[in-house]
Amino acid sequence: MKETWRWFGPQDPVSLDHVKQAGATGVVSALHHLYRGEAWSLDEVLKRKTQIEAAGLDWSVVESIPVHNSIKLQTGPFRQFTDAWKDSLAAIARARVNIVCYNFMPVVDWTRTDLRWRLPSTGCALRFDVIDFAAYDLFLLQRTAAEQDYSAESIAAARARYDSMSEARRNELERTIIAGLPGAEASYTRTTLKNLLAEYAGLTAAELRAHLIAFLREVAPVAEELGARLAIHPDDPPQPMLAGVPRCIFSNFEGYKRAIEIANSPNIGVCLCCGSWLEGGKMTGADPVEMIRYFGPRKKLFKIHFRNVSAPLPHFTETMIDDGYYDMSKIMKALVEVGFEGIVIPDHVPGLGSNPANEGAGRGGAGRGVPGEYRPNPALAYLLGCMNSMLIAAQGKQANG
Ligand SMILES: [Mn+2]
Repeated sequence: MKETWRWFGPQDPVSLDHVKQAGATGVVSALHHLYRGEAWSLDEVLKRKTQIEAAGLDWSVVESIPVHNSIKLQTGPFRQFTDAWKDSLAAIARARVNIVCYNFMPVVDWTRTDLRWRLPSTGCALRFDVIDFAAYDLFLLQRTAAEQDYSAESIAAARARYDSMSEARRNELERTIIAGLPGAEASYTRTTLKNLLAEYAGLTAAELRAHLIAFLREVAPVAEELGARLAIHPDDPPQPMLAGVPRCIFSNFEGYKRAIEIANSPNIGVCLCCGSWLEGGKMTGADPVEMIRYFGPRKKLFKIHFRNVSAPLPHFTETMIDDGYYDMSKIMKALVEVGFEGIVIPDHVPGLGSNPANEGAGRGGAGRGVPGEYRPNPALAYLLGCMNSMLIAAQGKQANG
């Protein structure tokens, strides 16, 4: 397997040199400045590839080519955006980057309710709390008919949480949810978020699944022709319903199994984000090791996000690989057992070595995240070291010995 690290492009405070020094041989990156569903040109893709290779690294995976909301809704200009997606895929394949990771999360991409949750170690980590999210949805966003999507008990808990929040905390919570985390597909204002959610109102799980299948039927033959492999990332968090929109397909084993079977293509497979999966706990219907044992031998496992969390939902904090509720060495062992030959990457990371002076600096231009705050260099090196030692233990020998 190939150990990699995520790179957000030239504006990323983590430099390619640091990635290389920490021991990764490739990076996972995207043209993060092109996130509105427009087609990526071959020139732009080659420019990024040259930058990465000049540092002595491979561009191992593109994560992600954003899937525009019109495709998930199959409305408006969705054909135009599907064609643009296929054009981006073609440009990437022509540049000889052959794995593309994507997701099918409607509206809010990967999301959290805290970006600077203070750890006992004084570092900061990302956190998600279902009640905080409900408090936002019900009382700040005031989504139309939101109360129909929550139990009376959840509404009462969210009300109490909202009442206990300071004005500053309410503002921070809103910014955290709507401004778009690094790599996320969009950022919103309260109004644009509310309007987009209104477009999804009443969309059933079956309809969302049908829209995914229509998309896969379009892109799978193109991927086959180009020799590109498409790895789908789980919904993060894998909450079955978020802001009234179903997250029903890539949040559980059955959903993945059905989608992969229907796609029925050697080029359509799985990015198993262990972190997202562990957030789901028993709701996923199969733990990460069971996922690996099922999809690995079927040659459907293209990429692994090697991440741990403190506990399954309703709330979790992201942790170091060796500090969460799941024994990640079992995952590495299972990967070695199934002969996994794909890409493995530590995902997000608590702030080991983060600079307190940067805390509160918040987001970068256009509401996009500043990734360095929660993926600082010392943590990068620590995680790769952790991952590598688990690999050595699982293989019973030095990786290159
Ligand atoms: Mn992930």
